[in-house]
Amino acid sequence: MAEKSTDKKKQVPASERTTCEATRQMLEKARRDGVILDLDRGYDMKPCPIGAESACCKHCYMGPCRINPRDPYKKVGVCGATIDTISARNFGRNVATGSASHNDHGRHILELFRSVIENKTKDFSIEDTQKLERVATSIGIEVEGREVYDVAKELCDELEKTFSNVDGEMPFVKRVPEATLELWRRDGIVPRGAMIEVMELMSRTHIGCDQDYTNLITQISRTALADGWGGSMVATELSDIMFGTPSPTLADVNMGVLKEDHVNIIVHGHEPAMFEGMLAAVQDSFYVEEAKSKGAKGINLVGMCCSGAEMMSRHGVPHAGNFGSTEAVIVTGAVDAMVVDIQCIKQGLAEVAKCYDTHLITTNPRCRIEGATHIEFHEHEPRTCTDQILTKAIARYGTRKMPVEIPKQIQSGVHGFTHEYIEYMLGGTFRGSYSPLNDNIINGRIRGVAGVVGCTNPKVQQDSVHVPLVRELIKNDVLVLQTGCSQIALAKAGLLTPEAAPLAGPGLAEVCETVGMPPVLGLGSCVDNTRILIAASAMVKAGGLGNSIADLPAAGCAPEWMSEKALAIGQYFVASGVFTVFGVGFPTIKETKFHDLLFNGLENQGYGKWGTGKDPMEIARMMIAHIDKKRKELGIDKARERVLVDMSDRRDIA
Ligand code: NFS
Repeated sequence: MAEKSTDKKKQVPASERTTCEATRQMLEKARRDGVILDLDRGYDMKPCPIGAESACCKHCYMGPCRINPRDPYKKVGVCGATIDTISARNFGRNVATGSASHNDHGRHILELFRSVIENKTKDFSIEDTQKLERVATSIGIEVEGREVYDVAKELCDELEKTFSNVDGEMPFVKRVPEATLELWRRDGIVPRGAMIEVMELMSRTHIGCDQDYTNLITQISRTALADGWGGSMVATELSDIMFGTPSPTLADVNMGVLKEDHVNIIVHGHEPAMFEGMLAAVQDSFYVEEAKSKGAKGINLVGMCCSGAEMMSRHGVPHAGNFGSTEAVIVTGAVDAMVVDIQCIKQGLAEVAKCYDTHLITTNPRCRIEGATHIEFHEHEPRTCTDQILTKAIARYGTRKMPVEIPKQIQSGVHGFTHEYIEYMLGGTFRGSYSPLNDNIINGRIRGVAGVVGCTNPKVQQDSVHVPLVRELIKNDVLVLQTGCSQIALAKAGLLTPEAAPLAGPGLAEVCETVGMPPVLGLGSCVDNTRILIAASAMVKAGGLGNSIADLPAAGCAPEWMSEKALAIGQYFVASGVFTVFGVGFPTIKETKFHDLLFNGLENQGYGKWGTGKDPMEIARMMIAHIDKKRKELGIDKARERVLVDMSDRRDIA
């Protein structure tokens, strides 16, 4: 084995690292095998306390400067930068990176869309023409009496501006409720194009440039909005157009989706094209026969993380687990190939894959990993890549050396909700509308709406905040919308089924039972958070719940976040008007002016605000209190005859 075991004396029981039984089983096996996983590395790592508070500046070489705002001699950096400037710059650069990641993804999807329209890519097509028309209409493109490819061409040219505009306003801000957009215009934060926003934020955070945190926040918000209403939204909408808009689909989640007697291929990453290519390739009878000739019963394609969530939503492809399980799943010995593209792919996978004789295959020129095999994926000839992957995976099955141990956990649930489907489901077949949802909020059956999203983080016992938080929210009649790794955590816990309705409070349960929907709606990957933005806009436009997104009885949370993308998402929700709570911790110092701006000041200016907490019950209370505050401001607090469910009621429901 390539890695030595961690110090056994220091090891905590595997069950303290994760609440996911399958992952616990694999962590224990890894320890027995002498292989160190991220879940243990996270425990062993003692993060730098100065870095954790973002009180370190390394943007020039006069330092790095370690700031302690409580110590008069360490109050400012060598250049005189204050803690507020330093925290704002660090936070800004996090947001710039997160926004750049989503925009890079979105721009790539746009390139694929263009090559489909120009007929340079023949393996993909326009799958959903209705969606094409809806998206085009939403940004003012005429569709009546026009050819599909004509509309698509104009949409493509228009959406290109999301990235390349240097002035004006991004196309999708046309979807923003008027009062919210007016606020952005007042403060000069309507995003122009993603490239210029990221460039300007990077330039303004250079040594000796923008040194007023109140001015920096405007560009930080603008860059974040260029993600949510820009690249991420382009990625979601064009993916729906090319690969099909999801609708509720039954799918299995957790490591039990692996099959000992099949060739197992896991795909994980973020861009759907390669995964779509794999899905087509595994159905090729030639490879199925090849697999059979090696003694396998077939080929089993499963997903993980965000592209896994996307493929599960669109096609019901089984899902093996979230970010906290990507190394652990390889320990099963059953993974013949793990195929990755971009983002959230741990370098540690290479070492674990080596230990278990699994092929780790990178496919994207923007993400290669030392020690992995690189087989580049090109959209215009997907089979060149996918066929090589299949050949390797089948050969590995035929010569499996590692003992196979697959955890039994498997949970079926309904995935693939969208803002369109919510409209249809609650509004009826003939005239989809958000009014019934608003009515149920106004009459108090549904207390409010929460988005619970984001990563897992080895600093926190895996899934231990996601699951109880969501359970507490639904118990209190809060409808929960989910994406990404959080959705997978709740799917594993069995809450993405209509049968989970009794776990909800009486009002929400009644709505769920009437409509036949789960109290927790899974919307897909992290870029699909934009489905939540569009749903929020639709709620404002349907009427009765105020004029801007900030008026809605709604809140968001990333309880186990870890990535810069999560910070960009959080900031675009805050700038759009949503109270957003982050678990784990937050990279600011509480007593500073910049922290106060994020956690209070922005709300006073008409935006949402940040919150932070570690305990799921504490986070739930914060979110529910905010929802109740908004209900009061809307004058609909009296309509809700039910009070907050207390501890004894909770026990009754549980
Ligand atoms: Ni989003 Fe975090 Fe990654 Fe997806 Fe999972 S870790 S910010 S949820 S896979 S992007």
